[in-house]
Amino acid sequence: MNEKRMLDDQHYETMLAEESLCTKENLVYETPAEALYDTPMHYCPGCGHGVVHRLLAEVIEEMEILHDVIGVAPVGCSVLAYNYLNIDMSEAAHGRASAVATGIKRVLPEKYVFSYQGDGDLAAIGTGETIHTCNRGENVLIIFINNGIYGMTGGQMAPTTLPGMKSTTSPFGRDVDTMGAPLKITDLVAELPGTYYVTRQSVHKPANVRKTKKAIMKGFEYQKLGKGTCFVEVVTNCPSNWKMTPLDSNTWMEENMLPFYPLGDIKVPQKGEN
Ligand SMILES: Cc1ncc(C[n+]2csc(CCOP(=O)(O)OP(=O)(O)O)c2C)c(N)n1
Ligand code: SF4
Ligand SMILES: [Mg+2]
Repeated sequence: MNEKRMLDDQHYETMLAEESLCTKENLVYETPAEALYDTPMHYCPGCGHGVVHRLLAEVIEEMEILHDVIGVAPVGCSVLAYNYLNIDMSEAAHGRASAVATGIKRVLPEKYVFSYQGDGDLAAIGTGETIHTCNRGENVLIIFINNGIYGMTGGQMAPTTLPGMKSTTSPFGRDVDTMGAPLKITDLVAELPGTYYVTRQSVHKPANVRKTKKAIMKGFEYQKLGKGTCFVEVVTNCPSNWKMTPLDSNTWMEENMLPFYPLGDIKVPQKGEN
C-alpha cells in the first residue's frame, strides 16, 4: 500500500471515530422518509424527474398534508410516480391528468390535488384538457415537466422541442416552417382568467431546486385558499434522449432551453390579493 493511500485510510478512520460529527445539529439533509418510498427510481442518471419527486415529498411532509393530498400520474417516464410517492395517487390516460385531477378535486374539495405531467402529455395530447382546466380555473396544482422531448417513447419531437433541435422524428433538427414553432404553453395558460399563479423554474442547480420547492409549496397554499389553477413548469433535461452526459445535458439546457423558456414567475397574485 503506498504512503498516500495509507494516510487517506487513516484520515477516514479518524473521521469515522469522530462520533461528534454525526449529530442531529450537523445533519444537512434528511430524506423525506414518510412521503417518499425507500426504493430505487427507474429514472436515468441525472434525470430531473427524481429531483422534482423529492421536492414534492419534502413539501408534502413540511406542510403535513401526507394524508390530505392526491396526485395524478401521467403517461410518460413519470408514469410510475405512484411507486415513489407514498401518497394517494391515480393514473390518467395520456394527456388526461388535469381532467382527472378536476374530477377528484370536485368530489373531494378538501383534498390537495395535483397533476404531474410531461411536455408530450400536457402540451401535445393533453392540450385541450390543459387549456380548459386552466380556463375553468379548477382549484388544482399542475406540475409540468418540460424536457423538450418525448422521453419515454425514445426521443420523438414534442411541441416544446426547440427550433433546430434534433429528435428521432426531426433528425435534421426541428424546422419551424414545416413543423411549427415550439408551443410555450405556460405563457399561454398565464393569459387565461382561471390561472392564479404561473411560474417557470428548473432543478439543475441548488438555488433553482430551492426556488422550485417554494413554487410547489405556493401552489398548494393558494389551493388551500381556493384561488384557482396554479401551474408550475419545471424546465428539465433528458440526458438519455438528448444523448449527453447528465452534466453536459444541464449545460446544454442552460445554454439552449433557458433562453427560450426563461425562468421566473409569469403570473403572480396582484397586490392585496393573497
Ligand atoms: C393515447 C396515447 N398516445 C401515445 C402514447 C405513447 N406515449 C407514451 S409516453 C409518450 C410521450 C411522453 O412524453 P412526455 O409527456 O414528454 O414525458 P417524458 O417521458 O418526456 O417525461 C407517448 C407518446 C400513449 N401511451 N397513449
Ligand atoms: S428517458 Fe429522459 S425523461 Fe425519461 S427517465 Fe431517462 S432521462 Fe429521464
Ligand atoms: Mg418530455
